[in-house]
Amino acid sequence: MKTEIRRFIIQTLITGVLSTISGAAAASENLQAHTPPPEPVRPLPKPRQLDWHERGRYMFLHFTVNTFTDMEWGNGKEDPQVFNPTSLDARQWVKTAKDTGFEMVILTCKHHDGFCLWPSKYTDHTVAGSPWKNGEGDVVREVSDACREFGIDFGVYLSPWDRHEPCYGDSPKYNQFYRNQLTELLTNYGEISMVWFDGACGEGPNGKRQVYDWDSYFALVRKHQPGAVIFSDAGPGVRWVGNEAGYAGDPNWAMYDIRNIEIGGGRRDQMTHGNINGNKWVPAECDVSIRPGWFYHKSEDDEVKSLEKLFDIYLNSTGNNSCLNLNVPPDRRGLLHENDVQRLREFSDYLNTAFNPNLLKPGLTTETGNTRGNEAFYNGTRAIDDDPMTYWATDDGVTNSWLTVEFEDTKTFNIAVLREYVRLGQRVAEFELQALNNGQWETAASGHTIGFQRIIKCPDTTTDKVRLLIKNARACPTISVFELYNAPDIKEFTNAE
Ligand code: FUL
Repeated sequence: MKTEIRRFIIQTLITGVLSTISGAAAASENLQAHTPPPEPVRPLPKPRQLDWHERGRYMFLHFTVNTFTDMEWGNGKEDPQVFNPTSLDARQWVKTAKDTGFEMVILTCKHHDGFCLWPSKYTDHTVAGSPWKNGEGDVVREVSDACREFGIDFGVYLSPWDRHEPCYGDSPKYNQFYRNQLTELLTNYGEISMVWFDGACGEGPNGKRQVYDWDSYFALVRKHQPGAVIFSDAGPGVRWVGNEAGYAGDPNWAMYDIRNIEIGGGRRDQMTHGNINGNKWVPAECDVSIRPGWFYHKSEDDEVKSLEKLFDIYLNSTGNNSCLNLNVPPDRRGLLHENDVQRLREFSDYLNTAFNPNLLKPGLTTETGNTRGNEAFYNGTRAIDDDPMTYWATDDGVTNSWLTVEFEDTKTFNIAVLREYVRLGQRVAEFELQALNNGQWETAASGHTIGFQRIIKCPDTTTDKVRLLIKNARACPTISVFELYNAPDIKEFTNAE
């Protein structure tokens, strides 16, 4: 069971719903608070959404008949005989993901062409009609088994748009067909952690546009996989960020106004930035491919994104209150290509090097402009104590304040990691990171939202004292993580490889 869901159940059982919110911080240390924690600012994340935030980055696997026909969108008329990977190894996909820091893989079990990577009993347009393993294979089974073996989560993509299925466009009939296929995936492959719904929609052979019954699809997920987070361009669990480049906006609120929004027809600006007045917690996912296309094309073997580009995407996705869903398409052999694997290793090595060591060690001297109730329980040390369950908070109504940390000697940094204690809601609307230079505070970096996690880059900055300035917030800020790093120059790092 996932951490947040387990924590939620235990806390609810022992102390009741109210202290689920207030007791989290107290549990991690002996400090006692006399002043109550800040009132939650709604909407709040659900435990399965917190688990999703924690993942940070996961891997999309686009694989189907398109891999063999060199297409991005199949037309549904492909002969299943074209699907013939020579040495498919799902363990290589999942092990690569795990080894390079990805916490989940999401497989395109069926893309728009309608070809199923598992032997669905509701159509013959599946792997069962292919020469691969003499029609006895099941790619979904192999990937889900590999996820259990290597200890990462498994998610499914099942395209509602189906260009093969004859009943597509006959809305009630196709909705039942789709629910049948979804049920197969939700009930035969163990725990599913994410269900990724693509909003693409078209006309069926009858010339009619298919009307998807989203509510009934989502109800099936809730019934069979209560821990799974549901993605569509408008949630309800996670929303699309509004582009396929891998970049969330600033601000990027996890809140989203789902009133009057149709799936497949959301407003791009709200997807990219969220909505400070949104009524639901629906954080953005950044999906992007490591290559120009979503599917493997030999002609793109030399167009794998550079390490610089991937790191920039990382800062703007995982580092911007979002998660990165990086697509790495298996090739015609049924393997992740050497060039992609090499880049993933470099990416993971760079992240491990860049985020180590944290210069804001627990025990450094902190000061704040305001501390909630003037109590140690909420003071500045709580942001640098290596425990994301404790936080610096101000008194109610104080939405503009600061936190300083003094180094023991002079340090150079170029990256800051910040987190809010979002179990009480996302609050910060504007912040600045400053360094003391000859008695003057100078700006190193600035931004709008922080949310679950903000990773912000700045020029190399040398100082013996830093200040986090919260300039504006929806309610008193709760800062649970403040870290600084001195990352190596990425170009030199690549050359050193
Ligand atoms: C889009 C699809 O049309 C693309 O082929 C790809 O699967 C992408 C992730 O979503 O809607």
